[in-house]
Amino acid sequence: MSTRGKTKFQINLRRHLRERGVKDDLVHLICEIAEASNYIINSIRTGDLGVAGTSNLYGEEQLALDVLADRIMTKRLLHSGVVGNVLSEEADDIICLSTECGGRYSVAFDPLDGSSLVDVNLAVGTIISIFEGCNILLPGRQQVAAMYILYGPRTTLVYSTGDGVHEFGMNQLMEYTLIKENLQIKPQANIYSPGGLRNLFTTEIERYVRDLEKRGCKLRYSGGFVPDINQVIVKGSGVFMYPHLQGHPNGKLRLSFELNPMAFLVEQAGGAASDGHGPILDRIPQGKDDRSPIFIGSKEEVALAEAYIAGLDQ
Ligand code: AFP
Repeated sequence: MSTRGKTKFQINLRRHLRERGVKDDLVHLICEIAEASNYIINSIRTGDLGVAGTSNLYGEEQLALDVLADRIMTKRLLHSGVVGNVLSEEADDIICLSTECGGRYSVAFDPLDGSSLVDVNLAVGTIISIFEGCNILLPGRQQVAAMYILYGPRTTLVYSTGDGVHEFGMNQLMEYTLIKENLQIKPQANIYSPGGLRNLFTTEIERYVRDLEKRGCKLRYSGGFVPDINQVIVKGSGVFMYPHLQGHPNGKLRLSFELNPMAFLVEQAGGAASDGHGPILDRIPQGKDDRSPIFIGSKEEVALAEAYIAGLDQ
């Protein structure tokens, strides 16, 4: 059901979800997550940029902001009353918030992806992956919703519950109002985002990138997964990659917190997301810290990456 006919500024997030026929408890959960972002925004604007003196599962030093954003989101999910289990990028393990799984959701999230960019005032974001029931380590295709909040010059929220991808902006009342419905990604890219050290690219990836450059694709890479993917979705064209590298066959990005939610959103916007051989959303997570190479965005460019990797480009 479309919201056509209403001025977009009248449509806030809760109303949009309801008018799209989303189940009440999922509307409640998505709105609770959106509400938590208000407190994360405040911590970014005013919080301590120092280190927390702790490290996460990946051995990465946690910033005070990482820990604060994680606490804000986890607490909100607990109090939502509709969440069974949560898996945070900042926590060592899955946290069980309720043994009652029926009618509940499980959430994998990165509370502040790209947090090391805050001290140089670059855009960062919160990434959310939502499943029904108690299981979180499921193939991404089983997600019932995915969303991100991007803390940039403007604060925006993008979500999908499997019925298109929709963008909201935060207004002066700190309320999310509709900017655009049913965002679409064109099959060909005009920008590319090459993550990872270039001197560790394999030959086929090096050749793939040269092909993109030869066709006039411009390099756009911020070091933040959320702003870089948001650029592809909102501009409607582009390809992001964090490939397998020499010595790092699985690349860097995490399947549960980063790749599955973004792959869900990009596929819903008519794009594609691949590990270089097949859809990210069909990968079965081997554990909470599972990583995967990623090629995501304009469908034809993702297919071209797979062709180069398979040696079919000769
Ligand atoms: P941090 O959260 O440690 O800043 O890493 C951000 C990230 O996971 C993702 O947001 C970026 O796309 C990617 O790392 C950038 O990695 P490189 O710094 O290796 O390019």
